[in-house]
Amino acid sequence: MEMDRIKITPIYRKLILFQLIFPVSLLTLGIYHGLIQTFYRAGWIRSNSFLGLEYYQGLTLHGVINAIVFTTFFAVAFGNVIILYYLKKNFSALWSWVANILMTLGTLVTAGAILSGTSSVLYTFYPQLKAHPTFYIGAVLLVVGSWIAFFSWIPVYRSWKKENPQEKTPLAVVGIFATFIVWLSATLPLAYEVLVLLLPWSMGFVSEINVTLARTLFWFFGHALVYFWLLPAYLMYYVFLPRLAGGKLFSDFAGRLAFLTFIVLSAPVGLHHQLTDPGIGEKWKWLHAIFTFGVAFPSFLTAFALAASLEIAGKMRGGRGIFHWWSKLPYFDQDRWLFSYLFVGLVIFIFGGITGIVNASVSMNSLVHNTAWMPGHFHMTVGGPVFLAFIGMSLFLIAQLSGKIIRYKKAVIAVPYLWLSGIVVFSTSLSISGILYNEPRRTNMGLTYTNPNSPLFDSGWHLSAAFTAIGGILMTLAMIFYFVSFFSTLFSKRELESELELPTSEPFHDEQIPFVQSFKPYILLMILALLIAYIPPLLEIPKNAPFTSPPFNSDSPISPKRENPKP
Ligand code: HAS
Repeated sequence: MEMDRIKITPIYRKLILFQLIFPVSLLTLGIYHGLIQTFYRAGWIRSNSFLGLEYYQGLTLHGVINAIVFTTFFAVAFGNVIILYYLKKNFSALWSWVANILMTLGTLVTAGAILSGTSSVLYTFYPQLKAHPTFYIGAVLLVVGSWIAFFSWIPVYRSWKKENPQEKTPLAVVGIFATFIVWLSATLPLAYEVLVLLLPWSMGFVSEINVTLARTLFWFFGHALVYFWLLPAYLMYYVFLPRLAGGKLFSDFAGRLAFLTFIVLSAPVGLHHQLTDPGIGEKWKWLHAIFTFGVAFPSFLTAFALAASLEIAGKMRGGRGIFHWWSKLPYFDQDRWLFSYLFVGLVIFIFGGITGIVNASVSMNSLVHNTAWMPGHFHMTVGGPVFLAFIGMSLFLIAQLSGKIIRYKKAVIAVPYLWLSGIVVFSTSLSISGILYNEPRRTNMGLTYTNPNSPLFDSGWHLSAAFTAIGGILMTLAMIFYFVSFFSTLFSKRELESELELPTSEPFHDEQIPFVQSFKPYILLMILALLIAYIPPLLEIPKNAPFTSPPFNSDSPISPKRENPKP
């Protein structure tokens, strides 16, 4: 199949370039604070702050920039690219710029709140931790902007469907719509949490907040959020990876089924983050745990479909037998450098998936919840396949859209392998120490457990935390290579036509199966699953957990109401 090469009109080109360059520039800050976190953990920094930023302030910046801002901007930019490339139709330029301005403004407002030191509430912003109102307002603007971008694609898709009633929707378009349907369903409860509970509390209109309710609404959003991160990476795996590997996608049906299943099952699983929370009935926790095993299904399907696609590629490139074909894949091919980003992400995700299944298993969850195991898990998911796919595609797109030749190709290819080596050391040490020694997450251990001068010093944690920092250094080194190449490419002279050509795979099996050709039944099933999974526990909370709480105060961590009266 010939690949299309298309020109993108300047108004969209500038928009997409901005949406890629702005978050990658912020990522320099996010990555730096990741490294500093590992230094606190290892006890190499033994204070409350470093270079003017306090521990929780840095952790908030790290989580918000890397996990919320970078991912949301990338998903919108990538969605714009997918619609223009596969539907060959323009969406409203005006509305997409409005969306972009809102998202940028929201990011700057939230970043300002964090940098001012008033909003060190981490990316989950659980109450009792209270942020400055501008933190929440910025987050709302970012989300509303992303909604507007999504809404601008819908009429374009409808008109494409009208003009092409017999054609299957391109798989990439199914993938990006699945991503944003999940996002919309996830961000509605978030909007309720922020606008109805957090903002009035933060602005002083009410003095107390129901913590259980706020946490439940957050996780209603929070786990669907992780699939909002994952699905653009899956899109690249299904649509680009087989082609980059030199082969074909094993099954077009598998890709469609995976994306549509994620629409149904991404959100009714949030209580698996609250298995240890009081005030929520056991049966609802079990229901969410069962749904969680359901949402692992499309990933198992993906593992099978992609392994088969890689085998097809290996064999088309002259490989034989059961294992020999592995040696034929283009692991270090400079012309197909993007392959290495996607492939390494897959390898990491095997372990991200296994640790996720452990988390979801109710009894095992009590061993790993809130331990260092958890950052071990999510750096092998969002910090593995998602991150590598997003940074790889960002570089791929800025080079094509700005007509530049990618600089330092050898460094570019080294990035995913160096990142892999860092993740192996980082996540293994966190996981082992979390599960065997209960090393905690989100803790400034440099003040306590890894500080030999503290009575709380623990030598077991000291060693594993040092390994975590070594992993952090390797990951940072990978990102230095990446930033050097990214910005050198960006600031180099333009040498090519700015055109877009996406490496689109042909299907090996192009099944014509009607029940994966429409979004509607899956959206209805999603609504049904959400009603069953969330209405009863939300109705129970006011009965089971009617308590409200004032904001956390570090000078007096005990609620004023509950302090013992002075004698
Ligand atoms: Fe998770 C906590 C369960 C997937 C992210 N997760 C988190 C948190 C984050 C996160 C950020 O049930 C922490 C939140 C916080 O701050 O508290 N997670 C799961 C399960 C899955 C899962 C069952 N998580 C993800 C993904 C994420 C992500 C994806 C980001 C993108 N997670 C949990 C639970 C918790 C949790 C609990 C809460 C725990 C607690 O107590 O706090 C599943 O979706 C995973 C399914 C994946 C697979 C793997 C398929 C493998 C593939 C690769 C194939 C490789 C090939 C290459 C073909 C079944 C597709 C072959 C090559 C060779 C060389 C062999």
